[in-house]
Amino acid sequence: MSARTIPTSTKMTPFIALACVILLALAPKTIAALVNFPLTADTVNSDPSAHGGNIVNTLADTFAYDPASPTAPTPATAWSGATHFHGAGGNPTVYFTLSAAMTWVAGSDLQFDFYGRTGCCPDRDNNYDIALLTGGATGTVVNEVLGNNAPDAGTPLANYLRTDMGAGLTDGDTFDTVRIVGNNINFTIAEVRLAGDIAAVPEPSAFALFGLASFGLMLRRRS
Ligand SMILES: [Ca+2]
Ligand SMILES: [Ca+2]
Repeated sequence: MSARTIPTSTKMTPFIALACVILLALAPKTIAALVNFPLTADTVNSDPSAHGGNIVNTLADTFAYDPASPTAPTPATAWSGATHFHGAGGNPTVYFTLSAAMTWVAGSDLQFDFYGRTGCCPDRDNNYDIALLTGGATGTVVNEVLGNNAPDAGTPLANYLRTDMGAGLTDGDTFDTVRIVGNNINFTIAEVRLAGDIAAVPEPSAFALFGLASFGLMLRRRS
């Protein structure tokens, strides 16, 4: 058996290398699918709850949250102090922390799912504001979406709203906290979830670096 040799064109090699580099540079950042970004209720900085509610109740429902189908199944939304947060006056403000700080990369996706109360008073959650902060509850607002309005009726789930939190973010923005401000003294939350897909930061691969080096070497030899 004799090894078959493939003739190599020294004229083509640098262009192949350059093509590899260009293709790698232009390769789209892959976005797979939204996944649940676990949140923790910041009980220290959140406003207290009235009527037996608690901010931890907004993350405690055991429904099988599916970011691709956030209203099937659904959490319990009928008002109960055992399953909700209930404002206690002013502009009820609550904070949730992410498990780790995240840095936004162009092409990423970030959605906030809000499940409001049903059974009574679904308008009490209307016009709430959602902000992303860096540096915790007392940190800096990186992005804020004002005037969110969960429809008071509808199917499959009344008083639910998904908000695109990535729309106002730019490359390099870092955030670790979600803040919600209600604009009703009785602002109520049944449940919340944050789902995202942060695109990978493209890094020069060894292959791309090799291609660049080869291209540079070829240019030197030809000149
Ligand atoms: Ca709940
Ligand atoms: Ca509403």
